[in-house]
Amino acid sequence: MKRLNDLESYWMPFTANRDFKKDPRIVVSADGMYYKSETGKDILDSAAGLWCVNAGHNRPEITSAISQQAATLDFAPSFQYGHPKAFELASRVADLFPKGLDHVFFTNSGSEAVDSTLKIALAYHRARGKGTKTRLIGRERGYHGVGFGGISVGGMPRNRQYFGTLLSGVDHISHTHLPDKNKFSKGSPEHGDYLADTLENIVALHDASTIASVIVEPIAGSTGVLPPPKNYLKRLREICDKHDILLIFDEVITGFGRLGTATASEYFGVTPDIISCAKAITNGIIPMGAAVVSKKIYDTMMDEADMPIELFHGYTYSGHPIASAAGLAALDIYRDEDLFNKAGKTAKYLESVIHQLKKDKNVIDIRNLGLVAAIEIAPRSGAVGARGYEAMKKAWHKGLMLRVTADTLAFSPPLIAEKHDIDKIFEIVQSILKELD
Ligand code: PXG
Repeated sequence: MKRLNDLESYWMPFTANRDFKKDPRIVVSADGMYYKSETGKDILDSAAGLWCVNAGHNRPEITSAISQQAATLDFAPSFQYGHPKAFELASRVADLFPKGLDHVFFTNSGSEAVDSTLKIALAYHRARGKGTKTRLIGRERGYHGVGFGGISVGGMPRNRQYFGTLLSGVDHISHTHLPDKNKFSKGSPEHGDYLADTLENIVALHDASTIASVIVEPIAGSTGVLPPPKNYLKRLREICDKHDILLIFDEVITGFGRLGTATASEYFGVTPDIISCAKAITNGIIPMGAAVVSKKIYDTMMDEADMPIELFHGYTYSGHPIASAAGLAALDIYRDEDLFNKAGKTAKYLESVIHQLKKDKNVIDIRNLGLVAAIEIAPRSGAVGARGYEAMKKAWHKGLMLRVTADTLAFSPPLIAEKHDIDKIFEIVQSILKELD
């Protein structure tokens, strides 16, 4: 007979299941900057969970908003019915996001947010009589979640290679990683804005009349933290405008303060046509995501609709009352504690601390922008990712939750992090680097 709680039944996502189950890393509670392990050990959270718990853990304002909401209106159908908090949250998000991006379509995750942006882009062109514009362009090394749309426009080989032929009519612009030229850059690297022009090559190949949209992460996160080269996003915006192509920023990581501003769009001064977001919209506490679209897109869809329902798309849990309540409480905290500004200030401190590890063993690059940073360590010969994985396991035993992607150690602490938290994170990281052979 199978033992209950034997760790076997749960097939864990993006996890080395067999190895994990031999030596599990299990957390049982969390508060502020710390998790607690099942053995009672404090684990400092250098990753805001998975880049989402921006206001830190266990915020009573959010938990009480959730319980009150559950006791008042636990669920409301999202199709053809509404409830006040979804409307309120949509206006609050629209207010925070760049001017002109003022309509919010709710989803339950970043992956769904991304797929929604792609579908909206296609439906928009069709509604305006440009139904040949169907190609979806992504970028090499991009991560846009795990739906078929997201992995098709995404550019991380392992997320694609096991899953068949994906969507047709997709192409990719070049990634922006130029390690030889941009090593140890602080903030946006100097070189590489010209890589935006690879979109011109794609236009030349397929013709703009076949292209619906281009999606990029303003800072590529999961691929190992790649801030955009100076002027790159502006150049991409110009090329999209020239060819009537919608520009989508995937701000699932950068949305809600990570760069010291509400969005990366605001930080870089470049406004896309659609933004996907998720994670910190509820402080990661209840799943939620959104596609935030421009007035131009929304108005076109409303004016040109050939059916009473203007967009045949949505989820049972779109704008779920409890997620909406959590979102409103999270946005209140961000505002009341001025957390985005705080993150901008802490980002400068993090930059000064992390770059002190430049000379440490195996370190081949350090990158940072806002409260996102990475240390890339040299891969072991013939075993890409092995050193990174070992670093993650060592970190756990030293009381640090660390995200790694291959041999890149990625940092995205909660925005509430104080200088002493940053110091502690990198003291532990330095001790790990010393131990890694
Ligand atoms: N877009 C971007 C830019 C993301 O970073 C998603 C979409 C998908 O979101 P959901 O909610 O469907 O997972 C993401 C998710 C990591 C890591 O450590 C990053 C993500 C998720 C888990 C781990 O690199 N990003």
